[in-house]
This record gives sequence, structure tokens and C-alpha cells, in this order.
Amino acid sequence: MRQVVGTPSRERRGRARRAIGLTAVAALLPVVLAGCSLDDAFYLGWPRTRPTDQSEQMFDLWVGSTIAALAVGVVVWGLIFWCVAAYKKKDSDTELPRQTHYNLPAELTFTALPFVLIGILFYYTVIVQDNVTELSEQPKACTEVTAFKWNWQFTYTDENCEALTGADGQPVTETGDSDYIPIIVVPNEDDVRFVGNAEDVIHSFWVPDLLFKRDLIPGGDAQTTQWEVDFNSEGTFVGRCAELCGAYHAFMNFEMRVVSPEDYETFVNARVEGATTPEALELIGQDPYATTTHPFNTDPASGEAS
Ligand SMILES: [Cu+2]
Repeated sequence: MRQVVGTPSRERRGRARRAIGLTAVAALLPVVLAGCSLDDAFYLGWPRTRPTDQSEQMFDLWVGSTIAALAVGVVVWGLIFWCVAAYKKKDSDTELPRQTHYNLPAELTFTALPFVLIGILFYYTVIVQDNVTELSEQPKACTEVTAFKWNWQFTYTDENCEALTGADGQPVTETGDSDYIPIIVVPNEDDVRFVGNAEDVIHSFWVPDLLFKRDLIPGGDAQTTQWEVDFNSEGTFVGRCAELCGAYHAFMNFEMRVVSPEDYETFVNARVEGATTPEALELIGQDPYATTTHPFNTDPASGEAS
């Protein structure tokens, strides 16, 4: 026998209000406890600056997916709470209500709808992923990235990714050590390529603002990996190793400077002619040393490394 839903009692309304209040507090707690502003909460941990076209596309994909997931969530939560409220067992209920198992149209809908949603997400993911992994026929600039325990070496190259030779007859490189954060300078242009390798164990090139990381796997040419980005703004960004590679993995930082193409040209020419990185950076009006991170003392005796 189907029961007619009666007018909720005052007590029940009070309980509902308390439940809504508790839900609101629970939703706000993470924001308050994490010490974030409401503005930060809506960024969901993503960096504010996204200096490449690829990072903008990835951010848009994430925001779109989150909104779609929230919309599905609101519908599901709405249906759950509606059922709980509308079909709650009342004292006057003496029989089970009408049972509606095996409703074929409803079950077909619930099966087909997720496939449609997954299909839409898959479609946009593939488009963005293709753009992120795409390589141009001819990059506008190229740099070699070599990771080793526990630092980075960058080798400046021409547009064909052939190492540039300096005044001393050696490749023009930038190498970090325990006292020096290496700085990689790149032009604010489209199609800037990186050619990555690892010397010893697996490392991972990661610039959080680019929303991009790529594992660097030892194994010589067979494991060489390449990626490209289209920069859309200048700036200074911290870089890190994103693969747990050993004792000083966490200290394996570098800095990326995105400068105008003219400054990049001036910088690279100065390096080829024998200037050090700090000297060449000062020549283009940049800070000579890293500003986003600093060297860590890796001497265990100092106590700072732990
Ligand atoms: Cu590493």
C-alpha cells in the first residue's frame, strides 16, 4: 500500500535544518583547516601561472571535468536525499511499499549514461593529450636535459638539437651541484623542445607551473625522450625531480627562466663566447642566481640535510 507523504513535523524540520548546517560546516572545514582563501580553494591546488598553451589546455580540461563531476554529484545527491526524505518509513506504515525492481528503461538509462559521460571525457582528454605530446617538424629552440644523482645538466643546442660549442671547444652546459642551483634559460616562443636523458637511475623533469613532467630513464639513445611546449609568457619558475631517485632526491631543484627571444639569443651568444651563466644572465638584466629555490646543504654532519 502506497503511503501519502505527510506534512513534516516541526521536530523533523529542525532535524533537517541541523543536517544542512552540519553539511555546510563539513564542506567549509577543509578550506578553513588548510588555511586557504576561498579563492585558492577553487584553484584546487593548481598553480596560478600557466606559462604555456599546453598548461592552459590541461587546466581547462581539469576545470571542465570537475564541473561535470560536480553536476553528476549534485544530481545523485539530490536523488538520494529526495528518496530519503520522501520515502522515509513512518509510524503509520505497516506494509512494504510497492516494489519496483527490474525497471528496464531506468536500468538501461543508468547503464548507457555513464558510457556517454566517459566518452565525452575521453574525447577531450585525447585532444589535450595529443597537443601536449605533439612534436613540431622543426623546433624554434632546443635544450638537452640530463638528470643525474642528484642534480641537473642542461646543454644549449641549436634548433636542430646539436650541442653548441663554447670558446673552450666544449659543449655549452649548465650543471648544478650542492652549492649551485642550475638555471635553464628558454625563449618565450612556440615549439621549444627539450631532449631528456638520465645518467644513472630514473629521474623526472618537472616544472609545476607548466603542469608537466616527463620521466627520464637511463639507457642512452634508446631511452631519449623529447617534448615541446609553446610558451605564452615570460617568467621564473622552479623545477624539480618528480621521481624518488635516492637520498638527495628532494634537493634536486633547478630554475627555468623564460625570456624574450632577443634576450635568449644574447644569453646563448654570451655563453658560447665564454661567459658563465650568472654573467650572461646579468647581461640581459636577469638575477644572476636562482630566486625560486636555494641550494641545500647535503653534508649529513651539518644536520641541515635531514
Ligand atoms: Cu631525481
